[in-house]
Amino acid sequence: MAILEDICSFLQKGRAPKVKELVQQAIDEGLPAKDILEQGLLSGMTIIGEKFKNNEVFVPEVLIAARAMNAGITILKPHLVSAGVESKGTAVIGTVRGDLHDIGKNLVKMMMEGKGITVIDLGVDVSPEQFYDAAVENKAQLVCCSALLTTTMNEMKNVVEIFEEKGMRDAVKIMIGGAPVTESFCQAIKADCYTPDAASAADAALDFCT
Ligand code: B1M
Repeated sequence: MAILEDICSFLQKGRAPKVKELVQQAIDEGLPAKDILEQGLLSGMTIIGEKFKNNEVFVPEVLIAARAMNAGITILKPHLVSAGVESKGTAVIGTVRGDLHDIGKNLVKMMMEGKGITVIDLGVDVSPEQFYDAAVENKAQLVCCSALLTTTMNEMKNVVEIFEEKGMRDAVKIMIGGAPVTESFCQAIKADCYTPDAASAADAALDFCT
């Protein structure tokens, strides 16, 4: 579809207003929100990621592409999720200490909210202590950790450990995800659940919360 290619292309150029306009147009034309997300927004971000890896673009370009992605997601959000009326449980979510990537985490949050789960978003660069304090304060059933860097994914182990140290490990489930994270890593650090994408994270969260 030409419009999805245009979204992909303008996202790479970081043209947030144009991306917003095209996402709205695609919705108005009746294109499925999932296609707009995957074939428009995410495919543009994947190309930027490859170029970043090959030193063809640099941090500023990636940042403005990320802003354009977030702008598009804002328009798409009501069409991706159907708001739950009554809270089905509480989850705390954040990107782990040292890590500033939040696009995937925001998608996971959005999909969980769409399932009717109350999500406390701690943002990025979240320490194990912050995860712990927020979970206790909000009586959360689930703690969700996102990491995009091989250097920061090990922070997830520290999150599991702080709940163990404080005698709260049985009171919460810990879910982990993000591009470098795997099922075997999840088992190695004794987290409860790894999910590869936002939709499966939301499904798993619902199982844990209800
Ligand atoms: Co960064 N970066 N970055 N970056 N960046 C990556 C991750 C990288 C793979 C690029 C590359 O080299 N190809 C690479 C990591 C290499 C590695 O560790 N193996 C990298 C690097 C090296 C860096 C810096 C170190 C670069 C530098 O400064 N030299 C630096 C680190 C800063 C820091 O965090 N301390 C850095 C900085 C940045 C920006 C700030 C410029 C920007 C982030 C902006 C932002 O997030 N607001 C950025 C971006 C945008 C990327 C890429 C291009 C895109 C990431 C993204 O948003 N993808 C990325 C390359 C790539 O992934 N292709 C890259 C789209 C998003 C929807 O996917 O987050 O994977 P993702 O989320 C998915 C799933 O993983 C899953 O669901 C989501 C969708 O379904 N998921 C979960 C995510 N969290 C989950 C949690 C769950 C379950 C599922 O349960 C709790």
